[in-house]
Amino acid sequence: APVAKPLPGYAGWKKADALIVHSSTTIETRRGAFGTSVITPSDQLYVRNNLPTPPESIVADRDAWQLQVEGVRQPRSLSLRELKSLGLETVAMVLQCSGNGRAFFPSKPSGTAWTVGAAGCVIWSGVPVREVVKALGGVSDGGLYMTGTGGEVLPAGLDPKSVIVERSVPLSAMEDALLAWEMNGEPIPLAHGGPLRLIVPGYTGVNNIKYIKQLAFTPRESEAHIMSHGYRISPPGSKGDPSQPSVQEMSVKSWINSPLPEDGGQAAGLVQIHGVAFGGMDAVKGVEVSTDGGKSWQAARLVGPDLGKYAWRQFVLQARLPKGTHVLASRATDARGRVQPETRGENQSGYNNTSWADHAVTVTVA
Ligand code: MSS
Repeated sequence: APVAKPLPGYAGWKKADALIVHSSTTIETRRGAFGTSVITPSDQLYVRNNLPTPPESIVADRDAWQLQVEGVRQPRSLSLRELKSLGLETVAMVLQCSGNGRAFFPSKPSGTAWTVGAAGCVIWSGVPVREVVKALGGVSDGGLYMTGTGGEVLPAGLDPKSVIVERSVPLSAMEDALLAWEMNGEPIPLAHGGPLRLIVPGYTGVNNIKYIKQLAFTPRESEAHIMSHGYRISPPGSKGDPSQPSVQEMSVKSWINSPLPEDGGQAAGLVQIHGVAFGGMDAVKGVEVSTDGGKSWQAARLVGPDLGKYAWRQFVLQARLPKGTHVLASRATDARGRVQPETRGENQSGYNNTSWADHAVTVTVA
C-alpha cells in the first residue's frame, strides 16, 4: 500500500486522518470526513497553493498588513486595521477548486486528481469590497474587472507574469465580494490566505486570492499566465488561451458522502443516504437521490440550517437497501430550475466537473 504523505509544516495543525495529502501544496478532504454539520471545520478544509506558502511572519502582525487599491478615484494603500473600520459582513460560502472532480475524467488530465474533497463550506467575515471602493471615491472610469494579486514572494529568475497568482473577475462580482480576515470564527490561517483574503462568493477557488496585496479595477483582464492561459475551459487536446472561457461562476452540483464503498459492510435495511448540494451563484431548490444508478429518482430532504445561497445544503434520503450492489447518485436543482447534468463538460484540464454520474457511488450491502 502507498505510504501516506505527511502534512506540510504550514498545515501541520490539520487533522491528518480527515485528509489526503496529494503533495505539499495540494491537500484534499476525505469524502467520508464531511459529516453533516454544514460548516467544514478549518482543520479538515482542503488546501491548494499554486506557489510555495509565504512565511508565518506575514501573520505575526495581521493588522499591519497593507493592501494597495488601484483603479479607484483615490487609489492608496490601506492597512488591515483601517479596512476593519470600513464595514463588516459575513458570508457562508462553498470554496471549491476549479479542478474538483478532475479524478473522474477518463482522460486523466494533468493536475491534482481531486475526487470530491477540494471543496468545503466555510464562513468568512470581512469588509464588503463595495464599501472600500465607496470610501476611495468609486471605481475609475473604464474599470470593467476586479483584479486581485496574491502576496507571495515570487521565485527569483522567472518572469513574474509566468508565476504570479493574479486573477480578474467581472466588475459585477464586486457586489458580494469581501476582503476577509476571519474564517470559521478565527483569524484566517496562513494556509487559507491570512491575514487578508479576497472572497468572491459563487466563483471557483482560484478567484479567491489569498494574502491579497493588491486589488485593482482594471479595463482588461490580468495578463498573468494563471489568468490568460491557465484555468481556461479549453477543448480536449488544446492548450488554454485568452479566447476560451475562464473558470468563474460555479454551477449546480451535489454528491453523496454516506454510505461510501470504503465504509465497508453496509447492513441491509434502513440507510440514511446523505450528502451536500450547492447551486454556485443560486440557492439549491431540491435534491433527488437514485439507488439504481439514475434509472429512477426520489426527492431527498434538505436538512440542517440554510446559511444562504452561497452555502451548501445537506440532504438526506432514507431508504431501505436490500442485499446486493447499489449505485447511489444525487442530482441537485438550483433556484432557477437548472438541473445538475448527467455528464461532465469535457475539457483539457478537467475543470468544473458537475456530472452526477461521475459522482455516483457503488456500495455493496450484505
Ligand atoms: N491565492 C494565492 N495567493 N495563491 C494561490 O496559490 N490558489 C487558489 C486560491 N487562491 C491560490 C490562491 C486556488 S487554485 C484555490 S482552489 C484556492 O485558493 C484554495 O483555497 P484553500 O484555502 O482551500 O487552500 Mo483551484 O481553482
